[in-house]
Amino acid sequence: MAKLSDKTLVIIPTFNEKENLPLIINRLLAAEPERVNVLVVDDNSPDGTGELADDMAAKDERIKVMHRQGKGGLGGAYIAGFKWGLDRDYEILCEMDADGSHAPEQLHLLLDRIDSGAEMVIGSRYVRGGKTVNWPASRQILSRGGNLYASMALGAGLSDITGGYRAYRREVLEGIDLDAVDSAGYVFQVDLAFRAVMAGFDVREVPITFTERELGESKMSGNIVSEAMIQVTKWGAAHRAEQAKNLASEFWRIGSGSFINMFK
Ligand SMILES: Nc1nc2c(ncn2[C@@H]2O[C@H](COP(=O)(O)OP(=O)(O)O)[C@@H](O)[C@H]2O)c(=O)[nH]1
Ligand SMILES: [Mg+2]
Repeated sequence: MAKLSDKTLVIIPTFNEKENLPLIINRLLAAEPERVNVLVVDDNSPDGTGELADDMAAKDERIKVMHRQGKGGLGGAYIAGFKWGLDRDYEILCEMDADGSHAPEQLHLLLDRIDSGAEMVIGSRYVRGGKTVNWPASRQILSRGGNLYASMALGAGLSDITGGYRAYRREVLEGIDLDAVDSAGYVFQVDLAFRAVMAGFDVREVPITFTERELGESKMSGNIVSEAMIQVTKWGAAHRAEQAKNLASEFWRIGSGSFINMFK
């Protein structure tokens, strides 16, 4: 029987990932030889990652490449990749880092969950069975703290709302106004998950093992962290104000109803 995951696009954003790219693509296509195509979204990496991706694509039609003009951030790269995939006939669109942190051998855990009914799946480090390997304490604290802060501010009910190993049914991305998503950096992940939850989609988490990169350098920066803090605080305040407004109008409705009833 045909499954949704038979038409899956895995989007891999790259900036200076020359050493990692062949490794991750080979692992992915070995783990999922039939149902997956890969789209590399390269931001004109100075180390030649884009040309390397073109060479690989010329030899294997499952590999596609998008070149962007310059380093425009993770969010922009994924939005461009999503639009590319939605314009074609992919049913499921996935996010995966290039550096090996997201094991291609675990992709089936996400895809199986979609095939059994979820609309969006996050590979989670913080549900039972999930873990991180070789991650420095500083990054663990940042990640745990970021998730805790986001969950207090937004109350989205997710353990790993910052996680970047994901699968979306196309309807989820079609149901979100992608042009309105302007988060440049990693907070994009929180942005999209929160929008999906607010829109009422069935968002699930499956445990994954996140392994820190062995090659190349992290692109995480202070700017990325501050953008995340500012945005999450802003969305949280707006969300809470909306909840308070709804609560007030509900009280008003019930209260005025009983008041009227007293005189009936
Ligand atoms: N296209 C593109 N990819 C990016 C950008 N910033 C980060 N990436 C990619 O996003 C993924 C995660 O980045 P990484 O540096 O490993 O972040 P970390 O795991 O949080 O330290 C990697 O595949 C990076 O190459 C960007 O500005 N543009
Ligand atoms: Mg990484």
